[in-house]
Amino acid sequence: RVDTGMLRAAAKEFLELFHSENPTAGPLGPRLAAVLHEIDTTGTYWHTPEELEFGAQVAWRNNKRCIGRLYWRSLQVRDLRGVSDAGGVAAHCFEHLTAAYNGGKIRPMITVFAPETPSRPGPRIWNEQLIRYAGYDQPSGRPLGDPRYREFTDYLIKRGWRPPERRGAFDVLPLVVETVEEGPRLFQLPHQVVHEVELRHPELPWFADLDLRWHAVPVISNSRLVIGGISYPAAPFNGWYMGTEIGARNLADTDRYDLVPEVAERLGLDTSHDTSLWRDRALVELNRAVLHSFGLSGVTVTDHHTESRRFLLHLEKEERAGRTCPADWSWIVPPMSGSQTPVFHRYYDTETRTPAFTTDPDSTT
Ligand code: HEM
Ligand code: NRG
Repeated sequence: RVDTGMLRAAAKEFLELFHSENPTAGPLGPRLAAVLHEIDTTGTYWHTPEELEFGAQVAWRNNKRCIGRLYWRSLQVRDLRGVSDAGGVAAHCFEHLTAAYNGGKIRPMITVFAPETPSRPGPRIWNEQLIRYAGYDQPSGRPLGDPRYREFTDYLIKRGWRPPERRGAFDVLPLVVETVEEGPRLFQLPHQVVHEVELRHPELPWFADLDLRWHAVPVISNSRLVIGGISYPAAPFNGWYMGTEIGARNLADTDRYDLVPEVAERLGLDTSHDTSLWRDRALVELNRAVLHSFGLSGVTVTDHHTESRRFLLHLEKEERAGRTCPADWSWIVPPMSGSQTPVFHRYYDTETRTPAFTTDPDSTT
């Protein structure tokens, strides 16, 4: 017999929150009694679609690292709790990519697959995001692609994934979906669901020769969604990109694409002294190229100044609603020009809340 005490307490806490913020959902009492009875007889319980939707939205609202939370109420929830086989999970992930991309006008969205139950663990997606690029070691010592996924790429090759004939810097990795019955299974992403933006600079024609690109939609797929003690291990979600995530981190970090020195060389900057601030100047041009190219392609993106202002607006709205908004300064402050954004100049509440997105210790990267 499993100990259901923790689950009962978590369910009660969540249902109280749900009913206090959703007065039209009816009284708490009968629903709570039904859920506690369900837990006593089955060891688990099933959220109503309304509870699931609200729970996912609040998991976003509670995430201390996310600057984009102003829109938490607009999160679209795809209820696919009936899907637990690897092929079904992969197919619905591909549909998620198309629905979220929405012709460039990106929609914040989450797809929730089968929960963990006492009789059966839920399906799991191993990839950190639905779209990620392979990383390869090369004889020259200079890595090709995204070094962050070198180990994962090696694993996939051992499991039978065949990289393209001519390996490139932006080879999309296959999806790995694990279920108890089938073990881990690989699925190649159909090219129609992978939308990418080719990077150009608004003034520097040579920038196009760098042959850079990035995918349009970030869909985080290795986070667990926990609502009222129920755990959904596969619940991929997306919003849109803030330009700095790509321009100041993915393409710029020395252990990622490490492109700052090359951009600086092409700009003709003096890279022999730190004091010329060549890194800072090159970083700005790289980030201008990201925002310009997404804009030109009609793909939703925001800059860190706008998103910082919106975040503080969100904070005010939360306080007006009688809530505090927990935030982690080290994640909220953008990775460039921090002090030029208003989020830099203050501190935040830092308590952890549920519902929540959590990451298992054994996830990829
Ligand atoms: C983290 C922006 C939507 C959940 C972040 C980060 C940024 C960001 C800049 C920090 C990422 C990093 O430094 O690597 C945005 C924007 C959105 C958006 C502009 C546009 C709508 C969402 C949605 C969800 C979400 C829809 C979930 C439903 C999270 C979570 C993290 C995060 C869980 C932490 C990721 C981690 O721990 O690695 N977001 N976000 N965000 N966001 Fe958002
Ligand atoms: N920095 C990561 C993505 C992390 C989450 N960012 C978002 N989330 N914008 C990267 O791929 O660069 N979101 O749900 O929109």
